[in-house]
Amino acid sequence: MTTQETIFSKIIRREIPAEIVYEDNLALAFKDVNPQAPVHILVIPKEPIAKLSDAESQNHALMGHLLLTVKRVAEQVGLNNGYRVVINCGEEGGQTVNHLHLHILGGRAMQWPPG
Ligand code: D5M
Repeated sequence: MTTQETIFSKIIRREIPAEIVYEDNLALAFKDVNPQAPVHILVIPKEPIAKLSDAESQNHALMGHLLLTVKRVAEQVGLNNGYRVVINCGEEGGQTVNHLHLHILGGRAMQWPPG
């Protein structure tokens, strides 16, 4: 299932501004507008998959690519002491934008469990 138009589609098309830190043919990474840590970056697929639970077997390679993009971006921005990766999925998961995104949070020690 693909998503409806979201604000992230507009960022991909450069229709609204974002602080883009990485891009390739499959993925885009940009700074979260409401950062929850000193470093807070979102990695999204260009393909508009609404949420993780909508990903299908045909998205296998893309899912791996997104995780490796997280690793690459974390290295690029100097998160050498670790970081957290979060995917909020659906309403109870706390997802507010219906375009799959991986949060990279870093620059401070993280707490567990998350709220
Ligand atoms: O996270 C959605 C995240 O998306 C949330 O941390 C704010 C961020 N956001 C929303 N609009 C923008 C724009 N325009 N630029 C950058 N970041 C944005 P969720 O997991 O869905 O709760």
